[in-house]
Amino acid sequence: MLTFWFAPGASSMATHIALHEVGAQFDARPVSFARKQNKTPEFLALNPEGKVPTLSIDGRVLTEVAGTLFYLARRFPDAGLLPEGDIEAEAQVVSWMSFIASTVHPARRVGAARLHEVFRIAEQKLRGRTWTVGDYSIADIHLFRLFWRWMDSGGPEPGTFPGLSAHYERMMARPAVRRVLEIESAIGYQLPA
Ligand SMILES: N[C@@H](CCC(=O)N[C@@H](CS)C(=O)NCC(=O)O)C(=O)O
Repeated sequence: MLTFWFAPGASSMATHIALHEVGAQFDARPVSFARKQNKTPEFLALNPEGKVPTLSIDGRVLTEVAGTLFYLARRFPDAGLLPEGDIEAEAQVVSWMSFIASTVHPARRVGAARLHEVFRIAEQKLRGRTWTVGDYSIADIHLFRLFWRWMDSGGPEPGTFPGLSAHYERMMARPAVRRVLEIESAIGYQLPA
């Protein structure tokens, strides 16, 4: 049994997309930051960091976007969200997700110049590729959420990041992405940092 705590528009959107991509059955639990539902004793007992995504697998808690994406890709291999039987490609997916979590995600709080700088790096890494690593993977979902966040709050000047913009459009065309955006926007984005 999978139980998924998420806040509309937050980092948990990546996990939410993956849950839809793999076709998993799950119990969705929206968390309101405005009402501080992520700071209640009940929620902090689940995730002491008070953050989303938080996923429970038969009562065992898994946190962090990269961890939850990796779990879903491995648990539902038919969805093809991880390169199979290719250690180096799999390591590239982990490398992208580490870069996204440790370099891209914190940039927003630093400011606009840093945000441009990290997305310039992402643009360079993506150059000439349709997806981050070979076929579509969890790294693309992770990257998309961060770029979507920027686009949703105005985004870069059109034409600044052609590779990332094309990647964004490909992601926006995916039924799982459209469905999650529909669900989360109906609840109301909270747009945290
Ligand atoms: N390193 C975490 C970051 C998750 C994260 O920052 N979540 C934010 C929303 S985007 C959150 O839950 N913030 C609530 C808070 O800090 O109070 C991951 O990759 O999952």
